[in-house]
Amino acid sequence: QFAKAEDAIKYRQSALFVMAQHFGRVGAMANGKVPFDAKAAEQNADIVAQMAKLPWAGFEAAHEGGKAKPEIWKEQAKFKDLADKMQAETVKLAAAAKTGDLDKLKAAFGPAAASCKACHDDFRNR
Ligand code: ASC
Repeated sequence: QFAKAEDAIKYRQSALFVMAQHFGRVGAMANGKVPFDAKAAEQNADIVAQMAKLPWAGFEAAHEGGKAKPEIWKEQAKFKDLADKMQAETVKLAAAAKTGDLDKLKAAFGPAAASCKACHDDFRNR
């Protein structure tokens, strides 16, 4: 899919960056840092769930670089499992946001954030 390693790296970093921006907007509401706006939460969480599908194409070939640890390409089953888990959690977050219930959003946000962190802990350099 990518002609050059640098394109794959830029692609996955860009997808994750955009996802993080929108995840942060949902998190600010879930954590009470900004007032809850149900429509904004739903829109941002939908973008998160959509963006969550994208980074993986940038990891398909063993294009090392950025903060990616080489273990990604040595422990592919584990990496895929964490990637799948994160995507599932973002779908749950979007569903929670759709209810318009802040308590449900709060309940879904923690596990979603934990699913980001789980992969970073094992596969991202600091
Ligand atoms: C974010 C972001 C992450 C995750 C992670 C959750 O907003 O950019 O990488 O949440 O910090 O623990």
